[in-house]
Amino acid sequence: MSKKIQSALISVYYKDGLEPLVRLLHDNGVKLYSTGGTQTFIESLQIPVTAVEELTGYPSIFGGRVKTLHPAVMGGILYRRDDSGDLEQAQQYNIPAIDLVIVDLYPFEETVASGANEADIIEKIDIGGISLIRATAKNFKDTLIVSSRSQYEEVVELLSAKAGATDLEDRRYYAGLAFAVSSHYDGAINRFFTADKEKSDSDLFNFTSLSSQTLRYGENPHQNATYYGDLEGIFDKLHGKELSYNNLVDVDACVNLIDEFEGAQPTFAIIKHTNACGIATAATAKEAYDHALACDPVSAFGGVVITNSKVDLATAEELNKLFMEILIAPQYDEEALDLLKSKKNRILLKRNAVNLPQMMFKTILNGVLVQDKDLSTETASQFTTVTEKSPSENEVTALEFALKVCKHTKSNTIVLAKENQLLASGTGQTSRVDALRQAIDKAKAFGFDLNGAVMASDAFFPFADCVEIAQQAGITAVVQPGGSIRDKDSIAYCNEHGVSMVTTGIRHFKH
Ligand code: 93A
Repeated sequence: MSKKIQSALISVYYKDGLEPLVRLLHDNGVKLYSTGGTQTFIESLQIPVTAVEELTGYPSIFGGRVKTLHPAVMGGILYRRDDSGDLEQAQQYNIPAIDLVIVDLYPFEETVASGANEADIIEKIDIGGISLIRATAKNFKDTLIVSSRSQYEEVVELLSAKAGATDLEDRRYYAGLAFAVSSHYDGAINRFFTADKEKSDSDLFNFTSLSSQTLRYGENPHQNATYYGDLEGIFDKLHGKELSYNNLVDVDACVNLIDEFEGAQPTFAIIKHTNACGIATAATAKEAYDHALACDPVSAFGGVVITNSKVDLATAEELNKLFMEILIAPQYDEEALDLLKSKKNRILLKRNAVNLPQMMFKTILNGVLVQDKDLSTETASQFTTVTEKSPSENEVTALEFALKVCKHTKSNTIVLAKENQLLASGTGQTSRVDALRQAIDKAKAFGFDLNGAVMASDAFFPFADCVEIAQQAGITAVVQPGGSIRDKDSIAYCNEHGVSMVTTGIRHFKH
């Protein structure tokens, strides 16, 4: 419905660009109300204006914190101009209608960016202005909201074309813009309060505002996909084709796994479909890579490889023999890089030190699941020995290693390791026994001797069957969260057969 504007409240921080709109309103006979600074500005144009204080009966108080927050103002905006009974109430309380509100909010983001102190930043959290915006937008059936300086020009055009009136669809459109302004404003305040570490987390919730990159396709060629985030911040792409959706998923798995080995000796991991099919730590990068590859050279074909150490020429010569999709390293020797670049499509990434979000989310049903990342890593000091026998020093090293890998492997999983080398894992099985059998079969198939190997389990053993099968295969030490009502059965079996077991109290499901 077309409505002629008869009254307006103008409260703007920056006054520039406002003049043509004020003149137009004045020429159309609109009664103007405004707050202190804006009033002075309008008066300087020789245009009559009523102080909002006349409406409220209060001066601007508490250093300007309360200027427009008053029923006479909010009521004049919000009351329904229909037969709801609001009209009578407005008359009863002597509340005049306000048909148009023009606001330019306190410049919160600008103040933060200027490096101002916290007290000054807090003062720039606009309360009255944002309330005016929300109230006017809510009552768009009757009122028009101009919520940003960037809208003045088009509103002048609109009101000129419609002789100072607006249609319902105009008012609804500006109401939509207003809520975008208020949500952006509150988002900036939220980011200020959750600065630094959590900043990247809150950005995730607003992911469409992140930079984006259209991917060739999604998990499969018939699925469209986009990456939202700053890939260039995390990696320098030194060589190769564009990263695909599945590449990115594997790269993420790689990064999470290798971060468990930050500051450790050189470590190499090879990932396929988000699980490690090889990982080892050793005295040199080349040795670590050789051990990682030995774990399962069949799966390694076409994998994504990551290391926590510089790639030197000796290691690059070995790496160059493998067909791999991607190699990620913090540094490369120049000759190593030259050699690795010889394969056209191989993607070479240099990992930069960037804080990653500490939360993760995925869509399910008609909503989104949000959770903290699994950042708990249990080492020897958190192990409780529950068997008569304690693990040897070598076994403790292997248990710590196996547990780190286990945490990053799809559930249900069993990980078998010896010292600092993965022997095999069972991944994503529907029973723990199946995961263990898969791991044992794989380890044997690739020629590993399981005598003296250790086993890590992502969750507790519901029955004694797993330790039984493991012990019969040669495994001598076990780490698991513990907490099953039948723990004692597994422990009793270990005690009878000289196997040591430690518990951590922390489960690591990964789905
Ligand atoms: O401090 S406030 O949150 N309290 C209020 O009641 C209030 N009303 C309007 N800030 C308030 N405003 C803001 O004042 C407007 O959003 C605008 O940015 C500014 C205009 O003040 P002046 O007209 O005095 O320059």
